[in-house]
Amino acid sequence: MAGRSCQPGRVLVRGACPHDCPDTCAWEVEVADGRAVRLAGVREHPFTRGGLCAKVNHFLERVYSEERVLHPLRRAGPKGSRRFERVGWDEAVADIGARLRALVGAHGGEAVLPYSYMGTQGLVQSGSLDRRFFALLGATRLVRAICGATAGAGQAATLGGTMGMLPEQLVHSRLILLWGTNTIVTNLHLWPFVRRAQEAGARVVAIDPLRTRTAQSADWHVRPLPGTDAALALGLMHVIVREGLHDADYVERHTVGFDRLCERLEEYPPERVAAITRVPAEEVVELARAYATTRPAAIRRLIGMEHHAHGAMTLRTISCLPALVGAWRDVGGGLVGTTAWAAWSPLDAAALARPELEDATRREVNMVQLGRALTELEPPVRALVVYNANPAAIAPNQELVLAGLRREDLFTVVLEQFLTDTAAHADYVLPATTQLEHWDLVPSWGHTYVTLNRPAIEPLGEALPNTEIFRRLAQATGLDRRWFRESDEELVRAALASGHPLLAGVTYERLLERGYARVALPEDFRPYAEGGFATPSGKCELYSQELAARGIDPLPAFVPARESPAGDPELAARYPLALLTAKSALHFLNSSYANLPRHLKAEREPLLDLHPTDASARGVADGDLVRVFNDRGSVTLRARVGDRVREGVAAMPSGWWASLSPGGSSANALTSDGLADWGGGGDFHDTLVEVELVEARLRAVQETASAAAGPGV
Ligand SMILES: Nc1nc2c(c(=O)[nH]1)N[C@H]1C(S)=C(S)[C@@H](COP(=O)(O)OP(=O)(O)OC[C@H]3O[C@@H](n4cnc5c(=O)[nH]c(N)nc54)[C@H](O)[C@@H]3O)O[C@H]1N2
Ligand SMILES: Nc1nc2c(c(=O)[nH]1)N[C@H]1C(S)=C(S)[C@@H](COP(=O)(O)OP(=O)(O)OC[C@H]3O[C@@H](n4cnc5c(=O)[nH]c(N)nc54)[C@H](O)[C@@H]3O)O[C@H]1N2
Ligand SMILES: [Mo]
Repeated sequence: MAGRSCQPGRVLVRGACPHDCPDTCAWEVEVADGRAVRLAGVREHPFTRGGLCAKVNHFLERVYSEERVLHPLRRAGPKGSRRFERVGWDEAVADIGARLRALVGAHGGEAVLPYSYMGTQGLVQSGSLDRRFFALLGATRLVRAICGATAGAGQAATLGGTMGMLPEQLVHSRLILLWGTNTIVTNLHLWPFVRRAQEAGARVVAIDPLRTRTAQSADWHVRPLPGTDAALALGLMHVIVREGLHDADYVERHTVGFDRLCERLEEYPPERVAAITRVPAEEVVELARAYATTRPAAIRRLIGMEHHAHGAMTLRTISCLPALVGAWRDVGGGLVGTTAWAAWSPLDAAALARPELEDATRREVNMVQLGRALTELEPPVRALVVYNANPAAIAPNQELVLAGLRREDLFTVVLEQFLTDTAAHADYVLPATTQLEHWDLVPSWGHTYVTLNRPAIEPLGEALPNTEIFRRLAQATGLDRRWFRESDEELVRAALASGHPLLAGVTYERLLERGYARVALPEDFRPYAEGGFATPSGKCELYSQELAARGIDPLPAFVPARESPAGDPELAARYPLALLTAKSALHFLNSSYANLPRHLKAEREPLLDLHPTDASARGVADGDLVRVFNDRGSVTLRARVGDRVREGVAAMPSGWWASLSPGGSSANALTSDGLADWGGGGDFHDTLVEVELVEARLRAVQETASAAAGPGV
């Protein structure tokens, strides 16, 4: 816990925000008498620059919250009742070990299912001894693809990988398409780079069906219907090629399949694209011209667009655009998605997780479909171990997830900091430390710095790091101890020792000294200025032989989602509105913080955004209580009527816990739990719903108020 000293008796300890967010902020904690008294961003960090965010500014409240789980708990009531009794660690661990051993003995390892995601992004607490534990147990393998995998796979089909321009290079861009990403809410520390470009004359275009905070700050807001962006991109390409605005030299030297692409583009004249996307044909033409004639031109994408049935094809299609106009030639031109290729993949995750321990023939469960796995899978899952995730709130088709979690014959262990809706269904809740209390090494998918997290304080109560919990569980379950001996600090060092050239300056010593280090990439990095794509052909694949071999359309294409008005007119007749449940809650991080008083107060209540036309067709006015429903579930909340959504689209925030939502259920009660075309992600943004009026509260209130005030007011 050594750190630099400031005043006598006080120390400063550097660390990293652990959240699943592209920003991975470097922070510094001031500790006095063993208590963290101040937490602030590290000012000299070139990317995050000392700012935190509406959530993490209050991280100490999270750490010291009265709601922290600080002792092992055993269920003392029906599942979900939140009735628990305190037990000692030894007793809890011995019982869990015995029960897992018995289950594995009787039914085989696959009876056990781990469920974890990026509750912490630190490699040590999210992907080390835990992975070894389940591998040695022979557990069912979890496909952790709920975020990023589909977009990455789509992009890779065109570019060969996810390598792209660097986020800070956006300052050089003169046109920035923020395509399906809500930068101000989800990626705040990128916004200053966008602003600097904007101040220097760049045009910022938000492409999003919702009028997000980001769209409101953009110069131009293009509003396609959800799931139609591939058609929009094809329309842009159509105009670009028709008007001869493409970079013929770049296309000739660095792409394959241009002729076949041109045939495909004939199917996407602006008028047809307008009919599919509802973006006016003139706007398609104007955007195409702007994109092809402004240099440098950048596309920023993140995750919103991938959560569709054809998310991978959409990202594959959009990824063709920069090559078509030669945008990769410029610093500040190209496409920027995840930076994990730079500041994550070079770390030696395998040294931590030891994938070689895993039996690749064990069955797999996709985390998107947890509800199905717990209710339909044969032979059944009999034990579930959840950590770093809150599936009861964030997994789609929530009612099915909850039905699974309520199974009396399911033995559930949850490692948590808080009594989440998932933990509420546990047989045992084991108290986990926060980032202030454990070691970690935090990679990044939104910039190019690796950050070390040193513990600043001793664990509160009886909380333990995930690693230590798995060490103890491994012993109690009788697993080979050799794999659980390394300390967390040794695991950090192991992750850094890959020898990857990008980690040239990223040493343990440097991280101890400064807290963060940048990977070895030049500031004027241009990944594909001279081609060099990592595809089979070495070129940007406008036509993909590899996709063809997999039975997928080898050319960019638009395909309507199964659950969309065009995909299933019969379903759309019953449920005519497309529902988006994006991350619009500024004060939540997925479902984290959605139980803390300050954050709940700031978010007030979840609202359903409806367009005035859709609202009046249902007799709904602003502020009315409405029920949103489909065959999967229903959510009751207030409507906000206005132009935040376009006609035919409804929206509500994700992240809310059902147990703390006014109507007792939250966004994922409605969402589809299908899978995207490839890459393994979900299609929860392809969700159709209907809305009905429950109670016209505001009007009733207004009528009462005006009657009381009498005439003339
Ligand atoms: N405050 C806050 N920040 C966060 C998070 C959080 O929960 N809260 N979560 C973090 C995580 S895990 C992630 S993955 C990132 C995600 O970061 P983003 O990808 O920026 O966020 P999302 O809200 O998933 O989606 C972005 C936008 O995509 C839009 N969208 C949905 N479908 C479509 C479509 O078909 N076409 C187009 N053009 N747009 C579409 C949504 O309306 C939404 O506004 O944010 C991270 N940062
Ligand atoms: N409808 C809808 N659903 C979505 C999304 C959406 O946009 N709309 N977004 C999707 C996306 S992109 C993502 S990434 C997922 C996110 O889904 P999750 O990864 O489940 O994210 P959180 O809800 O933040 O839950 C993380 C949990 O980990 C716990 N935790 C944090 N640190 C630790 C630790 O060190 N140890 C242990 N044991 N626990 C810890 C936190 O307390 C928290 O309860 O949600 C997905 N679900
Ligand atoms: Mo995510």
